[in-house]
Amino acid sequence: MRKTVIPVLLSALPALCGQEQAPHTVRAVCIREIITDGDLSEWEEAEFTDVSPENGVLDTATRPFDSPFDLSFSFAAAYDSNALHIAVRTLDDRLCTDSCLPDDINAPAWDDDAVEIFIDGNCNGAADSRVRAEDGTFPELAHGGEFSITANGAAMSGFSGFPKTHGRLWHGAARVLSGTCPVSVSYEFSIPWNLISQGDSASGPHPVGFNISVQDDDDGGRRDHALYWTGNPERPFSDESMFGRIIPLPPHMESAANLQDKHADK
Ligand SMILES: [Ca+2]
Ligand SMILES: [Ca+2]
Ligand SMILES: [Ca+2]
Ligand SMILES: [Ca+2]
Repeated sequence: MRKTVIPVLLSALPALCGQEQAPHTVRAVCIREIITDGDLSEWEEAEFTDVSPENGVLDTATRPFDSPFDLSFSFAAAYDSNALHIAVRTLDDRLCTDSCLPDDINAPAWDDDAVEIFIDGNCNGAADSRVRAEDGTFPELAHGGEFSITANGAAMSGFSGFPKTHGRLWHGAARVLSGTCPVSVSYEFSIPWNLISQGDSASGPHPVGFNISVQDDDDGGRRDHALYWTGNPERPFSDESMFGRIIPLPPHMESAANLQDKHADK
């Protein structure tokens, strides 16, 4: 697979991201021409991180599990000059999407099988990203926020700086690989850097605070489980101080396999 090297603006890193290594950090590789369709064939060389109830964080409302196939996922990050990309594979026991219509871009994704990603674009580790300002806006969400896709392709970005913009400003897709136990679904997200960086398209790829969850409904109605990569179990979606980090790999830190690819391209 061909790769494109894109300069990473290390000199412009927010202090928190650049100088402190979060306990949970994933490295984003540069991959050109990712198609956001739920097919993860472009992601062969990305580093996937496995998350389970044993090493992740269950929110405080999660019910006891009743199946050995509940609940786990793996995810990876990649980037190009335009966007941050996230790939996810989930493992579950029952597929439920009764609460969201496939074409809805303002769907209650948390009530179905879904993946939610959370971006702290200015990497300031805010204690609560959902504090409302006097003018009614959410200042922290201007730097990213929450973007969700359900297993049937519905979307939600109402808790980001860009509500109801799926398919227009950002993209996500799901693909059901197995609809019967063990259920497996793959997801892709593409979040443009100019959303994360408040419209500054010149800022390019940079480290961000990040969290990710799988929401799990197994019997219709409301969700049963929520498994997060990391975070504050009380508010893993809004306490940015306990988010992990995504660090775009600078060109000189690209993997040996990546360098081999570029050598072979000459
Ligand atoms: Ca794809
Ligand atoms: Ca389940
Ligand atoms: Ca489920
Ligand atoms: Ca549901």
